[in-house]
Amino acid sequence: MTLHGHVPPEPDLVQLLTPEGVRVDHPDFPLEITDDEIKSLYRDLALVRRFDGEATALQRQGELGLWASCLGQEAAQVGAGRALRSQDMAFPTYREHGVAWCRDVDPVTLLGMFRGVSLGGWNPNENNFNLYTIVLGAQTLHAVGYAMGVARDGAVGTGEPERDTAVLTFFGDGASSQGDVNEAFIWAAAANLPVVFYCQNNQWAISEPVERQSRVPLFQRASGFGFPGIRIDGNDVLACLAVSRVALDEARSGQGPTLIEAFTYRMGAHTTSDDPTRYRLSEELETWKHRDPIERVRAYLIREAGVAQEFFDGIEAESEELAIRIRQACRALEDPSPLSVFDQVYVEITDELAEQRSDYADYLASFEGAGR
Ligand SMILES: Cc1ncc(C[n+]2csc(CCOP(=O)(O)OP(=O)(O)O)c2C)c(N)n1
Repeated sequence: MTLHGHVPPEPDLVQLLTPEGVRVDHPDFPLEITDDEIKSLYRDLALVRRFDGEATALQRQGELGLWASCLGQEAAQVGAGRALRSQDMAFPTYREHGVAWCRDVDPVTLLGMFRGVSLGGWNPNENNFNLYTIVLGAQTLHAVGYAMGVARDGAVGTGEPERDTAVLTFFGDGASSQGDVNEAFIWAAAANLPVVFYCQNNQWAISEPVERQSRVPLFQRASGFGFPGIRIDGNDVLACLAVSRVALDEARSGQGPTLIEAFTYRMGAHTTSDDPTRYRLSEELETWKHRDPIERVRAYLIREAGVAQEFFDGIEAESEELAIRIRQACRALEDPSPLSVFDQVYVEITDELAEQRSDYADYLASFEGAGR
Protein backbone atom coordinates (compact mmCIF):
# COMPACT_ATOMS: atom_id res chain seq x y z
CA MET A 1 0.00 0.00 0.00
CA THR A 2 1.19 3.52 -0.72
CA LEU A 3 1.16 6.04 2.08
CA HIS A 4 -1.44 8.19 0.40
CA GLY A 5 -3.70 5.19 -0.12
CA HIS A 6 -4.01 4.53 3.60
CA VAL A 7 -7.56 5.13 4.85
CA PRO A 8 -7.94 5.56 8.61
CA PRO A 9 -10.65 3.44 10.26
CA GLU A 10 -14.07 4.99 10.86
CA PRO A 11 -13.94 6.87 14.12
CA ASP A 12 -15.65 5.56 17.18
CA LEU A 13 -18.37 7.88 18.41
CA VAL A 14 -19.06 7.68 22.12
CA GLN A 15 -22.80 7.49 22.64
CA LEU A 16 -24.74 6.69 25.82
CA LEU A 17 -28.23 7.69 24.68
CA THR A 18 -29.42 6.88 21.17
CA PRO A 19 -31.54 9.27 19.09
CA GLU A 20 -34.50 7.02 19.99
CA GLY A 21 -33.89 7.64 23.68
CA VAL A 22 -32.42 4.25 24.56
CA ARG A 23 -29.56 4.10 27.06
CA VAL A 24 -26.50 2.22 25.88
CA ASP A 25 -23.34 1.41 27.80
CA HIS A 26 -19.85 2.26 26.71
CA PRO A 27 -17.12 0.13 28.30
CA ASP A 28 -14.75 3.07 28.80
CA PHE A 29 -17.27 5.68 29.91
CA PRO A 30 -19.75 4.24 32.36
CA LEU A 31 -22.08 6.91 33.70
CA GLU A 32 -23.87 6.55 36.98
CA ILE A 33 -26.78 8.92 36.84
CA THR A 34 -30.23 8.90 38.40
CA ASP A 35 -33.44 9.65 36.54
CA ASP A 36 -33.82 12.79 38.67
CA GLU A 37 -30.46 13.99 37.40
CA ILE A 38 -31.54 13.26 33.82
CA LYS A 39 -34.71 15.27 34.48
CA SER A 40 -32.56 18.14 35.63
CA LEU A 41 -30.50 17.93 32.43
CA TYR A 42 -33.74 17.96 30.44
CA ARG A 43 -34.76 21.13 32.25
CA ASP A 44 -31.44 22.77 31.34
CA LEU A 45 -31.77 21.76 27.70
CA ALA A 46 -35.37 22.90 27.38
CA LEU A 47 -34.80 26.26 29.06
CA VAL A 48 -31.66 26.97 27.04
CA ARG A 49 -33.54 26.21 23.83
CA ARG A 50 -36.38 28.49 24.85
CA PHE A 51 -34.06 31.30 25.82
CA ASP A 52 -32.13 30.93 22.57
CA GLY A 53 -35.34 30.97 20.51
CA GLU A 54 -36.52 34.11 22.31
CA ALA A 55 -33.21 35.80 21.57
CA THR A 56 -33.57 35.02 17.85
CA ALA A 57 -37.09 36.47 17.94
CA LEU A 58 -35.87 39.58 19.78
CA GLN A 59 -33.29 40.14 17.07
CA ARG A 60 -36.00 39.84 14.42
CA GLN A 61 -38.00 42.46 16.30
CA GLY A 62 -35.05 44.84 16.21
CA GLU A 63 -34.22 44.54 19.91
CA LEU A 64 -30.81 42.91 19.33
CA GLY A 65 -28.22 43.80 16.73
CA LEU A 66 -27.29 40.17 16.18
CA TRP A 67 -27.77 36.73 17.71
CA ALA A 68 -25.68 33.57 17.30
CA SER A 69 -28.08 30.72 18.02
CA CYS A 70 -27.04 27.49 19.72
CA LEU A 71 -30.02 25.58 18.32
CA GLY A 72 -29.11 21.90 18.04
CA GLN A 73 -25.98 22.25 20.19
CA GLU A 74 -27.70 22.38 23.58
CA ALA A 75 -26.58 18.89 24.65
CA ALA A 76 -22.96 19.48 23.67
CA GLN A 77 -22.98 22.62 25.82
CA VAL A 78 -25.01 21.50 28.81
CA GLY A 79 -23.16 18.17 29.03
CA ALA A 80 -19.81 19.96 29.17
CA GLY A 81 -21.11 22.77 31.38
CA ARG A 82 -22.51 20.37 33.97
CA ALA A 83 -19.22 18.46 34.09
CA LEU A 84 -17.42 21.53 35.45
CA ARG A 85 -16.71 22.00 39.13
CA SER A 86 -17.19 25.44 40.59
CA GLN A 87 -13.44 26.19 40.74
CA ASP A 88 -12.88 25.23 37.09
CA MET A 89 -12.66 28.00 34.51
CA ALA A 90 -14.39 28.05 31.11
CA PHE A 91 -13.42 30.06 28.04
CA PRO A 92 -16.28 30.29 25.53
CA THR A 93 -16.73 31.45 21.94
CA TYR A 94 -19.78 33.59 21.18
CA ARG A 95 -22.26 30.69 21.00
CA GLU A 96 -21.93 28.96 24.39
CA HIS A 97 -25.26 30.08 25.82
CA GLY A 98 -25.84 26.62 27.26
CA VAL A 99 -22.54 26.74 29.13
CA ALA A 100 -23.30 30.28 30.32
CA TRP A 101 -26.57 28.89 31.69
CA CYS A 102 -24.70 26.19 33.61
CA ARG A 103 -22.34 28.84 35.01
CA ASP A 104 -25.31 30.89 36.26
CA VAL A 105 -24.77 33.83 33.94
CA ASP A 106 -28.13 35.58 33.64
CA PRO A 107 -29.38 35.19 30.04
CA VAL A 108 -30.35 38.86 30.04
CA THR A 109 -26.69 39.73 30.49
CA LEU A 110 -25.85 37.77 27.34
CA LEU A 111 -28.53 39.71 25.48
CA GLY A 112 -26.94 42.97 26.57
CA MET A 113 -23.84 42.14 24.59
CA PHE A 114 -25.81 41.33 21.43
CA ARG A 115 -27.90 44.47 21.96
CA GLY A 116 -24.71 46.48 22.01
CA VAL A 117 -25.17 47.94 25.49
CA SER A 118 -22.22 46.11 27.04
CA LEU A 119 -19.02 44.40 26.02
CA GLY A 120 -19.92 41.29 27.97
CA GLY A 121 -21.29 42.45 31.22
CA TRP A 122 -20.63 39.60 33.58
CA ASN A 123 -17.68 39.27 35.91
CA PRO A 124 -15.61 36.32 34.66
CA ASN A 125 -14.22 35.74 38.13
CA GLU A 126 -17.62 35.46 39.76
CA ASN A 127 -19.02 32.91 37.35
CA ASN A 128 -15.69 31.30 36.38
CA PHE A 129 -16.87 31.91 32.85
CA ASN A 130 -14.78 34.20 30.71
CA LEU A 131 -16.31 36.81 28.42
CA TYR A 132 -17.48 35.74 24.97
CA THR A 133 -14.70 35.87 22.40
CA ILE A 134 -15.46 36.65 18.78
CA VAL A 135 -11.90 36.47 17.46
CA LEU A 136 -11.91 32.83 16.38
CA GLY A 137 -9.71 30.61 18.52
CA ALA A 138 -8.17 33.39 20.64
CA GLN A 139 -9.88 32.02 23.75
CA THR A 140 -7.93 28.76 23.46
CA LEU A 141 -4.73 30.69 24.08
CA HIS A 142 -6.36 32.58 26.93
CA ALA A 143 -7.34 29.22 28.40
CA VAL A 144 -3.83 27.88 28.06
CA GLY A 145 -2.41 30.97 29.74
CA TYR A 146 -4.90 30.57 32.56
CA ALA A 147 -4.02 26.88 32.84
CA MET A 148 -0.33 27.84 33.18
CA GLY A 149 -1.35 30.02 36.12
CA VAL A 150 -3.32 27.16 37.64
CA ALA A 151 -0.30 24.87 37.32
CA ARG A 152 2.03 27.46 38.84
CA ASP A 153 -0.38 27.99 41.72
CA GLY A 154 0.00 24.29 42.46
CA ALA A 155 -3.72 23.66 41.94
CA VAL A 156 -3.19 20.48 39.92
CA GLY A 157 -2.70 16.93 41.12
CA THR A 158 -2.92 17.64 44.86
CA GLY A 159 -5.75 15.14 45.25
CA GLU A 160 -7.91 17.75 47.02
CA PRO A 161 -11.25 17.79 45.18
CA GLU A 162 -11.97 21.41 46.08
CA ARG A 163 -8.57 22.62 45.00
CA ASP A 164 -7.52 20.85 41.82
CA THR A 165 -8.65 22.94 38.88
CA ALA A 166 -9.27 22.31 35.22
CA VAL A 167 -9.78 24.73 32.35
CA LEU A 168 -12.29 24.06 29.61
CA THR A 169 -12.18 25.93 26.35
CA PHE A 170 -14.64 25.87 23.48
CA PHE A 171 -14.16 26.39 19.77
CA GLY A 172 -15.74 25.39 16.47
CA ASP A 173 -14.67 23.16 13.60
CA GLY A 174 -13.77 26.26 11.59
CA ALA A 175 -11.71 27.70 14.41
CA SER A 176 -9.71 24.46 14.57
CA SER A 177 -7.98 25.68 11.41
CA GLN A 178 -6.77 28.84 13.15
CA GLY A 179 -3.14 29.25 14.15
CA ASP A 180 -4.14 30.25 17.68
CA VAL A 181 -5.83 26.91 18.31
CA ASN A 182 -2.85 24.95 17.04
CA GLU A 183 -0.45 27.03 19.13
CA ALA A 184 -2.67 26.43 22.13
CA PHE A 185 -2.40 22.68 21.50
CA ILE A 186 1.39 22.92 21.37
CA TRP A 187 1.66 24.89 24.61
CA ALA A 188 -0.82 22.69 26.43
CA ALA A 189 1.03 19.55 25.40
CA ALA A 190 4.54 20.88 26.03
CA ALA A 191 3.67 22.10 29.52
CA ASN A 192 1.22 19.26 30.30
CA LEU A 193 -1.46 21.77 31.22
CA PRO A 194 -4.81 21.05 32.87
CA VAL A 195 -6.89 22.10 29.90
CA VAL A 196 -9.66 20.38 27.95
CA PHE A 197 -10.17 21.53 24.37
CA TYR A 198 -13.82 21.13 23.49
CA CYS A 199 -14.55 21.41 19.79
CA GLN A 200 -18.20 21.55 18.84
CA ASN A 201 -18.01 20.24 15.32
CA ASN A 202 -21.33 21.59 14.06
CA GLN A 203 -20.04 20.82 10.56
CA TRP A 204 -20.24 24.34 9.19
CA ALA A 205 -18.00 27.38 9.57
CA ILE A 206 -20.60 29.78 8.19
CA SER A 207 -20.77 28.39 4.61
CA GLU A 208 -17.55 26.34 4.77
CA PRO A 209 -18.17 22.62 5.41
CA VAL A 210 -15.77 20.83 7.70
CA GLU A 211 -14.72 18.33 4.99
CA ARG A 212 -13.06 21.21 3.17
CA GLN A 213 -10.96 22.02 6.22
CA SER A 214 -9.63 18.68 7.38
CA ARG A 215 -8.60 15.41 5.80
CA VAL A 216 -9.09 13.55 9.04
CA PRO A 217 -11.77 13.63 11.72
CA LEU A 218 -10.86 16.58 13.93
CA PHE A 219 -10.27 14.55 17.11
CA GLN A 220 -7.50 12.62 15.37
CA ARG A 221 -5.42 15.76 15.14
CA ALA A 222 -4.73 15.54 18.88
CA SER A 223 -2.42 12.56 18.49
CA GLY A 224 -0.03 14.63 16.41
CA PHE A 225 0.25 17.06 19.31
CA GLY A 226 0.76 14.26 21.79
CA PHE A 227 -2.45 14.10 23.78
CA PRO A 228 -5.64 12.07 23.55
CA GLY A 229 -8.49 13.01 21.25
CA ILE A 230 -11.96 11.54 21.30
CA ARG A 231 -15.14 11.95 19.29
CA ILE A 232 -18.47 11.94 21.09
CA ASP A 233 -22.07 12.22 19.98
CA GLY A 234 -22.54 15.92 20.61
CA ASN A 235 -26.32 15.53 20.55
CA ASP A 236 -26.18 13.09 23.44
CA VAL A 237 -26.07 15.01 26.70
CA LEU A 238 -25.08 11.90 28.67
CA ALA A 239 -22.06 11.16 26.48
CA CYS A 240 -21.03 14.83 26.62
CA LEU A 241 -21.32 14.82 30.41
CA ALA A 242 -19.53 11.50 30.92
CA VAL A 243 -16.58 12.15 28.64
CA SER A 244 -16.15 15.77 29.76
CA ARG A 245 -16.09 14.59 33.38
CA VAL A 246 -13.33 12.10 32.66
CA ALA A 247 -11.27 14.58 30.65
CA LEU A 248 -11.66 17.28 33.32
CA ASP A 249 -10.79 14.80 36.09
CA GLU A 250 -7.67 13.77 34.23
CA ALA A 251 -6.71 17.41 33.72
CA ARG A 252 -7.20 18.18 37.42
CA SER A 253 -5.13 15.20 38.44
CA GLY A 254 -2.19 16.31 36.32
CA GLN A 255 -2.51 14.04 33.30
CA GLY A 256 -2.60 16.94 30.87
CA PRO A 257 -4.78 18.06 27.99
CA THR A 258 -7.48 16.28 25.98
CA LEU A 259 -9.27 17.19 22.78
CA ILE A 260 -12.98 16.35 22.74
CA GLU A 261 -14.75 16.60 19.42
CA ALA A 262 -18.48 16.84 20.06
CA PHE A 263 -20.00 15.85 16.74
CA THR A 264 -23.16 17.88 16.34
CA TYR A 265 -25.07 20.03 13.90
CA ARG A 266 -25.88 23.73 13.72
CA MET A 267 -29.62 23.53 13.15
CA GLY A 268 -30.07 27.24 12.73
CA ALA A 269 -28.27 29.94 10.78
CA HIS A 270 -24.68 30.85 11.64
CA THR A 271 -26.05 34.09 13.06
CA THR A 272 -29.16 36.12 12.37
CA SER A 273 -27.19 37.79 9.54
CA ASP A 274 -26.78 34.47 7.70
CA ASP A 275 -29.06 32.57 5.32
CA PRO A 276 -28.01 28.88 5.31
CA THR A 277 -30.41 28.02 2.45
CA ARG A 278 -27.81 29.66 0.20
CA TYR A 279 -25.24 26.94 0.82
CA ARG A 280 -26.72 23.78 2.32
CA LEU A 281 -29.54 21.40 1.47
CA SER A 282 -32.66 21.38 3.59
CA GLU A 283 -32.59 17.58 3.56
CA GLU A 284 -29.45 17.70 5.72
CA LEU A 285 -31.38 19.63 8.34
CA GLU A 286 -34.24 17.14 8.14
CA THR A 287 -31.83 14.27 8.85
CA TRP A 288 -30.46 16.05 11.90
CA LYS A 289 -33.92 16.84 13.25
CA HIS A 290 -34.21 13.09 13.90
CA ARG A 291 -31.11 13.35 16.08
CA ASP A 292 -32.46 16.24 18.13
CA PRO A 293 -30.62 16.46 21.46
CA ILE A 294 -33.71 17.26 23.52
CA GLU A 295 -36.20 14.85 21.99
CA ARG A 296 -34.06 11.83 22.86
CA VAL A 297 -33.94 12.81 26.54
CA ARG A 298 -37.68 13.34 26.51
CA ALA A 299 -38.19 9.93 24.86
CA TYR A 300 -35.99 8.29 27.50
CA LEU A 301 -37.82 9.97 30.37
CA ILE A 302 -41.24 8.99 29.05
CA ARG A 303 -40.52 5.47 27.84
CA GLU A 304 -37.77 4.21 30.12
CA ALA A 305 -38.20 6.27 33.28
CA GLY A 306 -42.01 6.55 33.24
CA VAL A 307 -41.97 10.30 33.86
CA ALA A 308 -45.47 11.78 33.79
CA GLN A 309 -46.72 14.56 31.52
CA GLU A 310 -46.97 16.84 34.57
CA PHE A 311 -43.20 17.16 34.67
CA PHE A 312 -43.03 18.33 31.05
CA ASP A 313 -45.93 20.73 31.62
CA GLY A 314 -44.02 22.19 34.56
CA ILE A 315 -40.93 22.77 32.42
CA GLU A 316 -43.09 24.33 29.72
CA ALA A 317 -44.61 26.72 32.27
CA GLU A 318 -41.16 27.60 33.59
CA SER A 319 -39.86 28.26 30.09
CA GLU A 320 -42.83 30.54 29.40
CA GLU A 321 -41.97 32.54 32.54
CA LEU A 322 -38.34 32.72 31.48
CA ALA A 323 -39.35 33.95 28.03
CA ILE A 324 -41.55 36.69 29.46
CA ARG A 325 -38.83 37.82 31.85
CA ILE A 326 -36.24 37.89 29.09
CA ARG A 327 -38.40 39.88 26.69
CA GLN A 328 -39.23 42.48 29.30
CA ALA A 329 -35.72 42.73 30.66
CA CYS A 330 -34.19 42.98 27.21
CA ARG A 331 -36.42 45.88 26.20
CA ALA A 332 -35.62 47.60 29.49
CA LEU A 333 -31.83 47.39 29.01
CA GLU A 334 -30.57 50.92 28.93
CA ASP A 335 -27.87 52.37 26.75
CA PRO A 336 -24.67 52.87 28.73
CA SER A 337 -23.45 56.35 29.55
CA PRO A 338 -20.77 57.41 27.01
CA LEU A 339 -18.40 58.08 29.93
CA SER A 340 -18.56 54.46 31.08
CA VAL A 341 -15.98 53.54 28.40
CA PHE A 342 -13.35 54.80 30.83
CA ASP A 343 -14.55 52.77 33.79
CA GLN A 344 -13.03 49.36 33.23
CA VAL A 345 -9.81 50.14 31.39
CA TYR A 346 -7.62 49.93 34.48
CA VAL A 347 -8.23 48.96 38.09
CA GLU A 348 -7.19 52.50 39.05
CA ILE A 349 -7.67 55.22 36.51
CA THR A 350 -4.41 56.86 35.33
CA ASP A 351 -3.87 60.65 35.30
CA GLU A 352 -3.87 60.69 31.51
CA LEU A 353 -7.09 58.76 31.29
CA ALA A 354 -8.68 60.95 33.97
CA GLU A 355 -7.84 63.97 31.84
CA GLN A 356 -9.33 62.38 28.74
CA ARG A 357 -12.44 61.50 30.70
CA SER A 358 -12.83 65.03 31.93
CA ASP A 359 -12.32 66.48 28.42
CA TYR A 360 -14.90 64.10 27.06
CA ALA A 361 -17.34 65.03 29.84
CA ASP A 362 -16.92 68.72 28.91
CA TYR A 363 -17.46 67.88 25.26
CA LEU A 364 -20.69 66.00 26.06
CA ALA A 365 -21.83 68.85 28.28
CA SER A 366 -21.32 71.27 25.40
CA PHE A 367 -24.40 69.73 23.73
CA GLU A 368 -26.66 70.41 26.70
CA GLY A 369 -29.28 72.94 25.75
CA ALA A 370 -28.14 72.85 22.12
CA GLY A 371 -31.63 71.91 20.97
CA ARG A 372 -33.32 74.88 22.63
C1 LIG B 1 -9.91 35.41 13.51
C2 LIG B 1 -11.26 35.47 12.89
N1 LIG B 1 -11.40 35.24 11.56
C3 LIG B 1 -12.63 35.29 11.00
C4 LIG B 1 -13.74 35.60 11.74
C5 LIG B 1 -15.11 35.67 11.08
N2 LIG B 1 -15.92 34.52 11.51
C6 LIG B 1 -16.79 34.60 12.52
S1 LIG B 1 -17.52 33.14 12.86
C7 LIG B 1 -16.72 32.36 11.60
C8 LIG B 1 -16.91 30.87 11.38
C9 LIG B 1 -16.64 30.08 12.60
O1 LIG B 1 -16.96 28.72 12.43
P1 LIG B 1 -16.71 27.66 13.56
O2 LIG B 1 -15.37 27.87 14.19
O3 LIG B 1 -16.97 26.32 12.98
O4 LIG B 1 -17.76 28.01 14.70
P2 LIG B 1 -19.35 28.15 14.63
O5 LIG B 1 -19.63 29.60 14.35
O6 LIG B 1 -19.87 27.23 13.59
O7 LIG B 1 -19.84 27.81 16.00
C10 LIG B 1 -15.87 33.25 10.94
C11 LIG B 1 -15.03 32.90 9.79
C12 LIG B 1 -13.53 35.85 13.13
N3 LIG B 1 -14.55 36.13 13.95
N4 LIG B 1 -12.30 35.77 13.67
